[in-house]
Amino acid sequence: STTPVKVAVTGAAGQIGYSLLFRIASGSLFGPDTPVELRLLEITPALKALEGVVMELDDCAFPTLAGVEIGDDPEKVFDGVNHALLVGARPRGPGMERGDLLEANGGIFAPQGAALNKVAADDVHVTITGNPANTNALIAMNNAPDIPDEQFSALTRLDHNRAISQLSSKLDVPVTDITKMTIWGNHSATQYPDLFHAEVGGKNAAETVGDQDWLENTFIPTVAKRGAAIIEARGASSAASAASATVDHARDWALGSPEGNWVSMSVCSDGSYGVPEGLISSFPVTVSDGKWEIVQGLEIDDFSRGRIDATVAELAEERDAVTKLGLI
Ligand code: NAX
Repeated sequence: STTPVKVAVTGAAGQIGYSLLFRIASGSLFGPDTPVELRLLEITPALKALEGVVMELDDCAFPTLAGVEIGDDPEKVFDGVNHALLVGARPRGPGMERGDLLEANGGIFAPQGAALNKVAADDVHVTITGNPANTNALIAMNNAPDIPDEQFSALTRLDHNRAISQLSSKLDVPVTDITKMTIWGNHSATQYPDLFHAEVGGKNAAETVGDQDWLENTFIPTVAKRGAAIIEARGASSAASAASATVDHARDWALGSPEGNWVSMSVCSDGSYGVPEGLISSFPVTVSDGKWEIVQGLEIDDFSRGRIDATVAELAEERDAVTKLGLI
């Protein structure tokens, strides 16, 4: 039989974990023929709750689930992992300044990066979902000097999927008609969902919409503030959709992006599109053989330039802040 793929998930007893683990275990990530072994990391007080989740995983009798290990020590849990989905993070508490938030998360992502560096498989693909995702990824990457930078990424796939969904309902077309969506920059309110390079049934999306006012004043803010709208409606943050996007992201990174299309991933910039080298910023990427490549040669008009520059400036500020804190 095939050797199981080892997948680590952190924050496994949390909301996103409660959806994500079952998707991975049931074969949504690597398909029905690839067994997976789950490695679940939690903080010590959450281990009991996590044991309950593992009881439920057992009770599903998933044919693709080859084993589950849990623990609170990243060096044990990450041992030999091929994929690491870093979901657990410190949320912003009352009265917490942005600097405090970055520092608290640095205390999580610096040691996790170092542990991956020490014990993960050479081919490990690291995906950061926990917020602030891009800067947490930057911290993990910079604390893992022996893992190539290309093996780190942050999740902007949820924003990408939200953008597809909003455009699909505006034009009353199936989501499968929409290709080449791009989220640029940071997974935050400054992100730039780009319709100028997206296509609907092979035609330019911005031209098909033909309504710059909707694009600027409805589409972009609706996508960027969707997380807040869900909290307002549900009384809790998006979890199942975030888990689904994490699966989409990790699957496409492992198995490749669809022919004739691209996906949005936050990856280490090589300077493309004027994004400073070394920032973890969202780009349009294609993937094959487990390696992403930034789509080149897209023309960026003044409107898009301004939006990209603004969200990238925020990433640069976050990088300066964590540099000052000695986290990278
Ligand atoms: P929960 O608070 O339900 O779960 C987080 C879990 O992480 C908790 O069980 C906690 O014990 C655990 N944890 C904390 N520190 C840890 C550590 N050092 N090691 C291991 N586990 C640790 O949050 P949930 O709703 O699951 O969200 C998780 C993260 O995803 C949050 O940071 C959230 O902001 C972020 N999100 C990111 C999204 C994205 O698109 N990138 C969208 C959804 C979500 O908002």
